[in-house]
Amino acid sequence: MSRILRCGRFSLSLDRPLIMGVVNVTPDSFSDGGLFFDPAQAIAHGRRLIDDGADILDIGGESTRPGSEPVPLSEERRRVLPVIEALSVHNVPLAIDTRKPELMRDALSAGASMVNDTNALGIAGALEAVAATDAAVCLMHMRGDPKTMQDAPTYEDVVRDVRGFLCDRVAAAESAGVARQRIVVDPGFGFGKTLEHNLALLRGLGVFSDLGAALMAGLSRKSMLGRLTGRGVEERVHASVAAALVAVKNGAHIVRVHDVAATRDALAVWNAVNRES
Ligand code: HH2
Repeated sequence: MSRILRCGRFSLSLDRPLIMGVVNVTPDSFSDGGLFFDPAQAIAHGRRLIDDGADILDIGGESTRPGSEPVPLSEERRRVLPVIEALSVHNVPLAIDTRKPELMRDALSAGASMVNDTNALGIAGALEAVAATDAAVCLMHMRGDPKTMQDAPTYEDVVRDVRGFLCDRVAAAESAGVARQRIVVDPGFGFGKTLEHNLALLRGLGVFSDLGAALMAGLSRKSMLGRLTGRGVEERVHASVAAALVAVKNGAHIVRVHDVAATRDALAVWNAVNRES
């Protein structure tokens, strides 16, 4: 039976891997900070990612890189809402990448169809903000908060601990009224994890498949790839594409990437080999 992600007015088939293209409307994101801070640049970038083959766009106005400071609601709103309004005319679902319930509501009213929350709807009011709509939601695992998350993170067993957390958050979302077909889970590569933790999660992605939710992986340009290749952030396209393919092979339904065109080409090969005859 075909699996579907229900995402507002969209129904996305999970029979082939989907590409989520990143639009960071921020001055300080780790990989592209400042490039798309101007709304016109962000809108043009979003259109380019759609042309390149993005299935979903993820629009964010707050960097969650290690050590980052929170952005006030009014500023985050000012950054992302004009971009969402402008891009919502295209026939591609938009995700709002935020932890703030108020902004979730505003972004969904402005045309977004998905909430991508690095805090897994953990802030008071977030579950209700999503449950009251037909939007999809991505529940991501993070250890601590961005400011301190890389300060010597420890786990008893990282794969089991992250799976347990996501299982609890899926149950919380479901009991608040969010149907399973609207839920995506994400182990949160780089969010309170060492290189070894990230590699264990990438190897063990299969254990998330029985949560009954779609699975997302965001490895693009992350520092673990810098550690493995010795390359700076703008030189991690090849490693990012390789990581996306490993994630898909190990069960990811959605890959969150900055380099949509390169990922699309790699997945075209993947899809051709894996197409049922
Ligand atoms: N990674 C980042 C931000 N949001 N959301 C999900 N679901 N999964 C991720 O892995 C993920 C995410 C970090 O990447 P980026 O947005 O490019 O950087 P920054 O947080 O510095 O803006």
